[in-house]
Amino acid sequence: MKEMAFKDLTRPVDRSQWLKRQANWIRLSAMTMTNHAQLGHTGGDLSCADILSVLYLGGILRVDPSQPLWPQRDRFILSKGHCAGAFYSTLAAKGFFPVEQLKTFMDPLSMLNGHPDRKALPGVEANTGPLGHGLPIAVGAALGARMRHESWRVFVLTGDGELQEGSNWEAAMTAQHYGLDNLIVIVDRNRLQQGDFTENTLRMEPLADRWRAFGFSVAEVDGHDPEALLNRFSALPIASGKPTCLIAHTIKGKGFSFAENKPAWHHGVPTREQLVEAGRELGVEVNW
Ligand SMILES: Cc1ncc(C[n+]2csc(CCOP(=O)(O)OP(=O)(O)O)c2C)c(N)n1
Ligand SMILES: [Mg+2]
Repeated sequence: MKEMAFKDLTRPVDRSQWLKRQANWIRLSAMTMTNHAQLGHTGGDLSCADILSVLYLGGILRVDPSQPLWPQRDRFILSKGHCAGAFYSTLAAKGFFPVEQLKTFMDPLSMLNGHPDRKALPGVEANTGPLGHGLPIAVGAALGARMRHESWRVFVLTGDGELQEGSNWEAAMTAQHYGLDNLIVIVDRNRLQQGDFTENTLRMEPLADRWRAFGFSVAEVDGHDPEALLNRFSALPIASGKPTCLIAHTIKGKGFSFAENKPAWHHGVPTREQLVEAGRELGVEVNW
């Protein structure tokens, strides 16, 4: 852990507050990266920050930054690969690479491409960006673990708009067929996709029932409540012999009032002034 990144952590805080603060640091870090590159996906970075914080920094994922390819590690796949800014910030906070590298986001020859590249960056398990591919890869990995009698698990984080890609549902059928209870799908249910709300574009509801119909055990959780997320992630699988789907209810742009629930902030690039304002709202500083 690069504690130096979290300037105000000298004060004692409880576990939930600490994870929330880490998530807010991930948020401001991702926004700073987007400002640097003048490109990025602010809204989706902000909606998934608490989920990433709890998975990585809350100790849910069994991963070891000093051995990124440790065979027994849990696999995490960011299927919504456009939210690389939040993902990279999380990996750096966990210690997979120096926090200072975040300032190279999208520079020529940087390891930090606009979308994750498993050959470029330690901690990345799959190349993502084209939506609808993370779950099929995750199902293959989970099946591989099962066939080798390995105990590691596969977590995959998808967008909600992303679920309009049919490939997800082919993969879901396969997960059911093989009873992959080592597979955990987390849906970032922020109700927005590119340009509009999901329900105006292509209706997603009844989303939980759809996953159930495809053979998953489903739970819904407040995707901004670290304690609720920790409790859910600590009790997996929900049912033995069935894959799990956790629908995490989130707000796109969460934490920066300018951006919350605003379709334009899918791609929005914060100005320097907005970064200062966001830091004030989030109560953190980025000092890399
Ligand atoms: C196959 C494919 N089509 C289109 C895009 C362009 N695109 C990038 S993000 C995005 C919207 C994704 O919405 P959602 O899955 O809800 O993600 P989030 O709200 O978390 O940003 C789109 C259409 C893409 N990356 N891949
Ligand atoms: Mg969305």
